[in-house]
Amino acid sequence: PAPRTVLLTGAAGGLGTLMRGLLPAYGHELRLFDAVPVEGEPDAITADLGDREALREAVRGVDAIIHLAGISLESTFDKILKANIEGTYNLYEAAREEGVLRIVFASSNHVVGYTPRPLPGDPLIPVDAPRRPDTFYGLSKSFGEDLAQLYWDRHGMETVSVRIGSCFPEPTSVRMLSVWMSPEDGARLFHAALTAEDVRHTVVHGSSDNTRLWWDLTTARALGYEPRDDSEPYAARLIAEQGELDPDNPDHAHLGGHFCTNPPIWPR
Ligand code: NAI
Ligand code: 15L
Repeated sequence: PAPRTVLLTGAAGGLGTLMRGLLPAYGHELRLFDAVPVEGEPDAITADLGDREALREAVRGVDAIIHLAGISLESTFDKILKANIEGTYNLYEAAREEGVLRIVFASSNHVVGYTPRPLPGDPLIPVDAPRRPDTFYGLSKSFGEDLAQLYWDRHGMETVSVRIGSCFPEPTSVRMLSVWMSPEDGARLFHAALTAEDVRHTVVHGSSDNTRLWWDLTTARALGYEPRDDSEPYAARLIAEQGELDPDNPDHAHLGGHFCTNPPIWPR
């Protein structure tokens, strides 16, 4: 498919920085947006998701949006309401007004964080498992998915909601062995989500094809996503350092891990 101009919100963050490095190789031309300046990128737009005029200008003329900006961990309800709930609404409204028809939304495993994690031999978690947000953060991502559905049904704007597991250069916990998405697979999945046809509103699980996978990747593969990575090479070291997951430890009982018991608070 032809190169596409893509607005990347949250471009200064961890995932935004990884994707800024990887997505241009797929032919995407990126326009960058974040509340804080993006290092080394003088053309990046520095604005808050609360600034509707800035958003309207930022989305004008792009073919698609990858929406990563927002609070990425647990916080107070009021802060989550502003950044993630109102912020995502503001972005969708700007996109509607400017006729942008494709959004890739960074949702999260924490929409379904209280889903019991499968034990060996159990079926994988399906993409239509009931929503069980584990935090106000997860609740805000659940809202984002519903907003995406509304904007498809009412306005014909398409979204791929990617319930990202853990996208970091390397997995850093035993839980992450099951939900890790390598940055390279992340770029493959975002590229597929940008370019697949007729996605309407599709929810996908975002991870690599890990040996210890907990969830089903069928809807992600249906977009043309072909993961190439597996966290398994990191398993022996992480298990030696941290021990195997313990079914009796509440921190290990659910997909959302310690977000269900002791969520990390934003900012880190
Ligand atoms: P991050 O916290 O490193 O980056 C988020 C970025 O959004 C920051 O640069 C921040 O300045 C910006 N931002 C926050 N509030 C804003 C506002 N009101 N207006 C404009 N910009 C604002 O998070 P990370 O890890 O890069 O995640 C990116 C997105 O992906 C987030 O939406 C997060 O919830 C989601 N996600 C990430 C996962 C991961 O493994 N990295 C897992 C699941 C979801
Ligand atoms: C998320 O949603 C967070 O944004 C990210 O920082 C990780 O904590 C990830 O989930 C995870 O569950 O590991």
